[in-house]
Amino acid sequence: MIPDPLLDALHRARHVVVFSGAGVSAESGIPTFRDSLTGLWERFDAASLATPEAFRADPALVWGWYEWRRMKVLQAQPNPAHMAIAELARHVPHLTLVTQNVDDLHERAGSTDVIHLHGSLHQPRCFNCGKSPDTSRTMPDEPEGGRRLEPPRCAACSGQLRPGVVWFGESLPTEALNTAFAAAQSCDLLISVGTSGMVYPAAEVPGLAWHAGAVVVHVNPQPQTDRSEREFALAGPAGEQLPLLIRQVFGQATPG
Ligand code: BJW
Ligand code: ZN
Repeated sequence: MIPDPLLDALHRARHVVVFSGAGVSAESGIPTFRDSLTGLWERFDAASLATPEAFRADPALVWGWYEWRRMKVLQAQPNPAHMAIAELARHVPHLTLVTQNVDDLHERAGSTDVIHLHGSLHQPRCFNCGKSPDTSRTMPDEPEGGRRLEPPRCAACSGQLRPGVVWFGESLPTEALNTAFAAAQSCDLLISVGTSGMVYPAAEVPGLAWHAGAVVVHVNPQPQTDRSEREFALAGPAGEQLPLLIRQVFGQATPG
């Protein structure tokens, strides 16, 4: 049951921000960041692999882990949550999509101008000089198998390539972060979907919107219990809750 004040707020909203996290891709078969890792990587702790120190210590281990994840994304398809967000953009006057995800499933669902706060699995760069390679040559689309994989070398300086993601202790892309913060502070309604809200500074985004007066809704099967005024929780999987919300406010789906 979706509360009427939330339905009214979405109906009236001129600028909606969608802030997404790993949970939005869970129904596409992509493990969330804080799930216990399965299969090949069950012995490893994701948080300790997502650091520059880990890459320096064992580049083949870290590169192999990211290649395994990139392959999973290439084999995955956008799910109803990604599709609902792309559809929502066709119903509201202005929508800003800010994601912490490093996959491209929002884009493949039809969303445009996606703000990626934590970079992308699909845009490696040199760990030494920072140059990005021609990805079509260096990034094979077929799984290579095996746990460890030596990173390819940079054509400019022979340094090792690293995944184009933001690791712990690294700065987020300045323009992306500034745009996300500005959108949060000027929107009427923010939908936070599939995120634990544990990783900063990205986790500040919903709070910024709320403090600026926006209605905030959290979509998560495990909602937090304490709520403020103008704050709602839709408890359930994003692929179920987001299509329901859009259907209740705007009627039947609009074909993309
Ligand atoms: C569903 C669902 C379904 C399931 N439907 N939902 C202030 C205070 C404390 C610490 C810090 C601070 N400021 C900075 C820090 C340090 C650090 C940090 O935040 N640490 C915390 C862990 C404590 N931050 C940084 O280091 C950042 N850099 C920085 O601040 O630079 C300046 C600086 C440097 C040095 C010192 C101080 C400042 C960089 C953060 C980069 C994060 N990068 C990662 C990895 C990216 C690459 C990769 O993918 O490997 O980004 S970490 C990881 O977490 C990934 C995610 O984008 C991010 C957020 O995770 P997310 O999306 O929320 O996923 P989960 O798994 O946590 O949650 C999934 C949710 O989905 C759950 O709630 C489920 O219930 C739900 N769910 N199924 C809907 N079907
Ligand atoms: Zn280089």
